[in-house]
Amino acid sequence: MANAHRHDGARASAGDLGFDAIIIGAGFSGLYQLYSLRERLQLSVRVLERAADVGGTWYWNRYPGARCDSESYSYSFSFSEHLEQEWNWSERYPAQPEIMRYLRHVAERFDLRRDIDFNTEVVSARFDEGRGRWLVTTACDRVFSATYLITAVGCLSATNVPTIDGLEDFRGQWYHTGNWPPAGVDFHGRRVGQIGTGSTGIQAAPVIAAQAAHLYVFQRTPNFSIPARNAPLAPQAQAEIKQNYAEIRRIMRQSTNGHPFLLSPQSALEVTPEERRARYEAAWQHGGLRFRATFRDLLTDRRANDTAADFIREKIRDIVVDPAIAERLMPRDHPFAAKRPPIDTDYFETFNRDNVTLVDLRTLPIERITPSGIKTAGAEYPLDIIVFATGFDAMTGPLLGFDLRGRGGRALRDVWAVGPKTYLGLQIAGFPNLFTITGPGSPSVLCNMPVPIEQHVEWITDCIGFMRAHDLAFIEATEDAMARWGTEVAAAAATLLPEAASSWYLGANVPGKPRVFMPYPGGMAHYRGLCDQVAANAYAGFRLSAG
Ligand code: NA7
Repeated sequence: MANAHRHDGARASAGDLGFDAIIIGAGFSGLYQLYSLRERLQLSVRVLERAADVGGTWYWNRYPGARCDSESYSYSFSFSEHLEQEWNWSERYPAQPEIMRYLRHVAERFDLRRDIDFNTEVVSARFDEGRGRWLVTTACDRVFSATYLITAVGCLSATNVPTIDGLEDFRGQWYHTGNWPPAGVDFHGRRVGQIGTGSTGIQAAPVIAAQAAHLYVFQRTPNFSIPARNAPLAPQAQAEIKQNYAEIRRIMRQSTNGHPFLLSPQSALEVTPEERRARYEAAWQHGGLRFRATFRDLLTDRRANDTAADFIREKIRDIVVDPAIAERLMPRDHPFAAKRPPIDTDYFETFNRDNVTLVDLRTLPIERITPSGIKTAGAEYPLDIIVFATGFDAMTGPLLGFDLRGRGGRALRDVWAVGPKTYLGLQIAGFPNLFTITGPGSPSVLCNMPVPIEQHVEWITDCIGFMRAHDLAFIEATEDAMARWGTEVAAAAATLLPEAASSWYLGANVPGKPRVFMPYPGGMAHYRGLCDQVAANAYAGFRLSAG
């Protein structure tokens, strides 16, 4: 509590703890936002975090096989050269425990823990117009007040457990991958049912299958997946990365998705079939999300996309021994990469194991959960453990998970009843001095996350610095700017992305959620330029006032 009352104490009332800024969440974004406001602007800041440690989504997603799909060295902060040089990533893709070690190291190195309250869940935040301050209440009835409220709640932190009749009567154990028990789960000798084959299910199935007596994979939509080709990062590779970090970061800033590679300038349709095949094969052998960058038009031209989709289906046919199972694993209802493309280690190979059964829910859907397992329209599967790899109420879920109210007591839940509306994904009209890091309407989940996170944190820090330098008390997006931005996000989504009917990008995975394409698909580099222009233009589209 060292910094409490340092600046705004006079404006806090007797009943609350006053700060310049409250940040909700201590994942990548909350940690860097704390560092930036404290070290660059010398603000008093408090971070409120519901978990017992730093980590955000990585704190909770400790399911078997949990690993980041970005290359480890790129899934890191770029703001400190010392940090870059002293940290050693041990593998091509970092596993969940390594990401946790990294974020704990960041917290310690920059002495961040002293300004974080752990085990502190925010239940409401309301803008008090009389005082011009945010009042934030926690589950333990502690009340904080602050000039600025910054949500660093992540995009994938509200778990989605589907409503399936009978779950409450299940006599075995069940878990959601996004809220995994800290002590882990022992699958040895157990019959396990896994529901869901998104990125998470695709990572988890091979690891669970290696332990369990039997694994039943309940698949609703087959998914395209590319081999990750994970491997240890040899000391020489680590040294080369460290020597070339400036150049790597430059490419990441230039790229559409914040990854350390650029989209090919060529169309899939302008090369011969042999050349195209050779390129796909090379990308398949190299592994990882880079496959998506093989040609520039995979997400804009259906015919181009079909060439990639056909190639992957052929690979599935080659890997999976039983042709009937291979057929059921082949996605046909959405273009490649229109849903977030998973990468895997031995996912399709897992279906060649004797102790793995694929249950195709498209033909025979789940009817109910019984006390002893899962009953589909075709059969009953006796189970000891059910694993829900069923994803998240993405992007809006974490912001609507607590009672957030702006001017006139208007609830965000009402403002967003028909879908999220923001200006640049950073602010919402009617919610002064509230900033939403990687909010809906920003590139966020379409990118390697640390890149959009750093960009938002730096933009917000500069904005608050500008306000303080010019004695401005409030900033608020205008309704006009928000409406224009909504149109721009929708226009940028005119790609193959919205064609994946069950995509969580569209909110389609949560029954009743408005179908709106939530992230901004116009590219990270382009978006960064737009935000910079807005700032250079005295924050055009925002109303700034002295109070
Ligand atoms: P996803 O990608 O949303 O995947 C969830 C999976 O669960 C997907 O296969 C769903 O099938 C399936 N699902 C959801 N509800 C049901 C029900 N009721 N019955 C059967 N199957 C269901 O979540 P992930 O956790 O894998 O990945 C989320 C992101 O985290 C990932 O993209 C990375 O960015 C990190 P569906 O496709 O809806 O038919």
